[in-house]
Amino acid sequence: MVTFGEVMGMLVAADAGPLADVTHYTRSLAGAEINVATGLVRLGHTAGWVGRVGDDPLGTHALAALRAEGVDTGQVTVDPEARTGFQLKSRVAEGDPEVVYFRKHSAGSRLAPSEAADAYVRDARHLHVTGIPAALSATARAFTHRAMDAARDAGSTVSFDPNLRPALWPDRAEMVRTVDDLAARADWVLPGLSEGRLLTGAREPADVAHRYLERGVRRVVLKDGARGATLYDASGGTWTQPVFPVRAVDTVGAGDGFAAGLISAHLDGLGPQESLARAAAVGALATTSHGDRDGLPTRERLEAFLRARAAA
Ligand code: KDG
Repeated sequence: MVTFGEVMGMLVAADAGPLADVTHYTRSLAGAEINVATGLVRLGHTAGWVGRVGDDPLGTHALAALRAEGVDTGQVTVDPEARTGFQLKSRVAEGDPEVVYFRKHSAGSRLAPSEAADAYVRDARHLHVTGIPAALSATARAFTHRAMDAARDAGSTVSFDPNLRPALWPDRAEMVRTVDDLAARADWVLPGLSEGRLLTGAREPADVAHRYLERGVRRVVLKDGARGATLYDASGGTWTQPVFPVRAVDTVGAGDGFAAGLISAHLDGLGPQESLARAAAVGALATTSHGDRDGLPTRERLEAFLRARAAA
């Protein structure tokens, strides 16, 4: 599996409270796409991430951490002209933390198409794309289009998670237009229900899904937080999956875990119901720790979790 985007340093507050008052932070990494790549590698698949980091301590750390994890970084560029972006994340007992970006003109935003990246994408069985790189710069947006074209030419499957980040877009209309166009070019679209509603203008979940199925998408999976997820297939089939109850301490990264589980299931040849269960399990486990990636399970942990839930 191949994916691409921006990796950021992430400073997670050690104590609860407003970020302006926090004195101690723990260094970690953020980036939806590196979370997905990490999830795949932990489940035993081969995954590569394409992006740029600065020639600075956060970039050096990001590269070392991804390599230590086993993510292929052969197409990562160390950019001497720009810094690695970072973000601060608050600590909350439950629910969504406060996140503040320091990423404008970052090395990651300077991602640009290349023949080498096209060839790398063509070699993969699956390409995972999010709506974030398209928000970062014109060149990162061009990279997104080229990567999707390359995967299509190679006959690989393409998943797309909108990952809407309004703070990164000049205006909401441009965000909706651009991300919706990209989504319609993928084989699978994996929006949160509220994202799907915003992108399509439809209200009912089935209508959101059909807007993409009518445009040639083969599978739409709508994630509805604690209410679970529904998979709509172009053949007309619908499958639902409730969430696995866990003690969630940080919901950031749940969607990335869900995507990793779904892609893993596809690479293993599982059917829709088992795929949804794997996606939901990895998504749930991702919420059980404060870092975006820390809760992503190994295959052994995933299987033990699913066995325990089946026995319960
Ligand atoms: O999905 C988790 C991401 O929100 C986080 O890691 C940061 O990818 C991120 C971004 O670019 O906003």
